[in-house]
Amino acid sequence: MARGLAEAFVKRGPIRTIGVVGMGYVGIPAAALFADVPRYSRVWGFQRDSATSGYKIAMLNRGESPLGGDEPGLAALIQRVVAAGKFSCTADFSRIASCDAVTLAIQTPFLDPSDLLPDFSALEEGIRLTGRHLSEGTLVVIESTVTPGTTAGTARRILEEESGMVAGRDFGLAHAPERVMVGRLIRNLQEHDRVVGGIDDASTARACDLYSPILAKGRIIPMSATAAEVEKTAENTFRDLQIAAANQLALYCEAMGVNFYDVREGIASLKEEGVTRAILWPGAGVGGHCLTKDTYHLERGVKVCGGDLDWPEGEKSLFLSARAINNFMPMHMFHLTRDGLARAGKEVAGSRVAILGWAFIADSDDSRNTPSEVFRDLVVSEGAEVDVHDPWVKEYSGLEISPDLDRAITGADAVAVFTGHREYRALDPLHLKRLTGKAHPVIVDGRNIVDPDAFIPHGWIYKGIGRGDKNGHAIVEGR
Ligand code: SAJ
Repeated sequence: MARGLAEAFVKRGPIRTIGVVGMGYVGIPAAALFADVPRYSRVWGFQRDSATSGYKIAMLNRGESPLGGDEPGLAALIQRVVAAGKFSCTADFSRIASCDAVTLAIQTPFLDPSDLLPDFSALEEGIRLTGRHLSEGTLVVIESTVTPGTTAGTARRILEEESGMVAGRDFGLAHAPERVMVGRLIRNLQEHDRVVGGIDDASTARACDLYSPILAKGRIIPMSATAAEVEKTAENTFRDLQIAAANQLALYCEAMGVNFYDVREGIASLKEEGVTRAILWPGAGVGGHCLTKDTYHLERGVKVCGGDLDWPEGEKSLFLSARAINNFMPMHMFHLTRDGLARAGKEVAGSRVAILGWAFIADSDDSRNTPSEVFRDLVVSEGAEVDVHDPWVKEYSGLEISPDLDRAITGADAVAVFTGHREYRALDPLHLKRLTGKAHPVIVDGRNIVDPDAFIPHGWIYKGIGRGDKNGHAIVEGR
């Protein structure tokens, strides 16, 4: 038995064989990139042979990518490394014993948004299987987004229980959060800087060795494992915070009758050495899998592994206040719709509302945690009929999504733009008004994508987030 971890690494020799546990959006491109590094002789992709995802094993071993969507470079890379015999996928976790390094990229969803407790069960199973076959001198790296304290806490405990070895003496342990984004999986792994944090210096150094060869442009940013967990959750918490600041200011601008976008232009002009205002954009809400979750990971972290937090008595976390503001925005869209209908002498009950955009982000089919759903539930609960259009999202459980914009708009009393899809940048006010068949249909712009001066002259009642200068406009009889 080596006397210390550095000894164990020397005894094991340089990293040559790598295991990647979890053949998903993160694991597959990472495994393929590792396999493409000349000095790495072999990469094993570990995937449970389950009913839902076992099919990936055969696909990958045929050199095919099981990931949907357009991922530049990925299919060719997989085909190349499989053909070269450098990458193969297996459900046989015993091969972990032959790996000098093992990375785990397993999703950590929140099962029930109301309690915001992450479901670590899949990740913990992966950690358990890894520990069971772990050999001396191996480096284990957690890539999944986790609550700060998980790597040095739960992950370490499970690995030691299953292997009978001691982390930091017999094997290394680190956290290296991913920053992949759909459509840019390979590029992000090669070009983004990579935060890498070990439970000790030897683990950190070994993890830096592991990732350096796949960074074409990015640099390694070393730190402790817990700091890396805080960094990952905080980078998204800060984005959510910046969006919330823009949302709150937009609500203030509406109340004060000014155009948020004029104000924003002025604020953003403050740019000089050391001076900046990273003001983002207000909108109909914040969806997706990252920003809607990572704040809660950070907040749990300070409770789980934080010591004595010095905090103003009774003051709510700024980050949770930001979440509350962003989560309010679909309700604000509902208020704008209700107020617009009232100006047309109508109520939400009995009206027909067309929702344009179900995806949580423009020009994408990703509808995870979409704000549109919150709004849809609100108008339906108030007795409105709803039609949903989205040019990218083909299906969503329990919902009919029309690919035909004209059909979705036909007969609508109100149209609410929820997603900034490029298709909505050229809406024809006259054509759409005729489709509604109404004298004064309502248009509610949640993504600053509609020109009020193009719609109001045709008799539309306009409401827009941040458009305090237009939301009380005179109603025109329309041409
Ligand atoms: N949103 C706004 N206003 C903004 C920006 C976004 O309302 O100014 C809304 C979007 O409409 C969307 C949500 O926030 O509903 C999230 O948008 P996002 O652009 O942050 O996209 P995500 O959720 O895919 O975030 C990912 C994150 N990447 C990773 O976690 C690896 C995030 O850290 C990136 O900053 C972001 O992509 C990005 O910049 O593309």
